[in-house]
Amino acid sequence: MKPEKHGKAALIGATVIASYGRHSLARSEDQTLWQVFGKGKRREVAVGDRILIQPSGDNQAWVEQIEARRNLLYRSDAMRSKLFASNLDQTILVLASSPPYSTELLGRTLIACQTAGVPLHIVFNKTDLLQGENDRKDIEKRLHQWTHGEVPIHFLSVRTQAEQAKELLQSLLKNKCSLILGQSGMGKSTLLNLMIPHAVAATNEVSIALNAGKHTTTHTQMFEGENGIRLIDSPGFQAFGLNHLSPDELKDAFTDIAHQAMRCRFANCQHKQEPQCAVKIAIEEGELFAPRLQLMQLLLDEIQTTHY
Ligand SMILES: Nc1nc2c(ncn2[C@@H]2O[C@H](COP(=O)(O)OP(=O)(O)OP(=O)(O)O)[C@@H](O)[C@H]2O)c(=O)[nH]1
Ligand SMILES: [Mg+2]
Ligand SMILES: [Zn+2]
Repeated sequence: MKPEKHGKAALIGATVIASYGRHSLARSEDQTLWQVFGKGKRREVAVGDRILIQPSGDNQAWVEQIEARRNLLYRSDAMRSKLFASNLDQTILVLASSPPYSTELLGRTLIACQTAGVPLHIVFNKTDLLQGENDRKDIEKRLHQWTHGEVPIHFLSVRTQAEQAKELLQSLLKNKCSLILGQSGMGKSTLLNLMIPHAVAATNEVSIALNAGKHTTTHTQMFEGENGIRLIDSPGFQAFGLNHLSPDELKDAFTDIAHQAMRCRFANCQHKQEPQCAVKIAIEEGELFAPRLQLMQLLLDEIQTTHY
């Protein structure tokens, strides 16, 4: 549908479906793809943003307005936080036992999703590599130290039990927009291809629309499948950006530590060398998981070096 002309062309509603660094691509309701450019303060858009665009040429348009976002995640790009994905129903973190998953990514994902108000699910892939029930119990126990049982864990094998995996994923993903995350080798692409078989073709379509060629490194893209499944894939994803958080917001997100810290002798206790530190005592007594404190201190250092 071409915009009507009333002196100035009418604005068109669209959704941002891909972002390659400075280039973004949006799809309007009539399925037209637009290469979109921000102006001034509205420069940056996130995949998932609902926007109003002003056509400026062949399939090119200015971003005139970004609708209020339901939620927003940032990614970290060499010391800077960049907009990443918005209006998500959930994040799916894909883990596996081989290659070993990164607990740091798990910890960061928990904090990023919690502070952004995005529900998190763990999909533990490659169960065919596990030895049995005991392995699974072990994994659950180790994940529990980070999630405190607040994150559902779904075990499956996308490659060797594809039908079962598909059924489970259908019910998890239907009518939702889900961000798929996980480090290299966990099986994200295998999962994406299982749920949205035309994903490769869609990637090519987007590359052509952006004249992006094959030399694009960071990009994030939304794929639409059957049953209202929308998946956001981001090959090359490195880390979440958390620099928009204040130290207090970050501390509050570690609810287990915050809970113990109320009993520290000093109100501003850093849980390092201070006497009568309730957090250190809780760790010694096995009530608190030491890597949680290490991660919190690492993240606090990171945001403080960028804030000051
Ligand atoms: N044994 C086993 N291997 C799997 C399973 N799912 C995926 N794989 C394999 O794991 C390897 C990595 O899978 P990918 O889907 O490419 O992983 P990815 O997460 O997309 O990795 P990057 O694209 O590098 O980020 C491939 O060789 C897959 O065939 C599974 O359920 N079991
Ligand atoms: Mg992949
Ligand atoms: Zn303390």
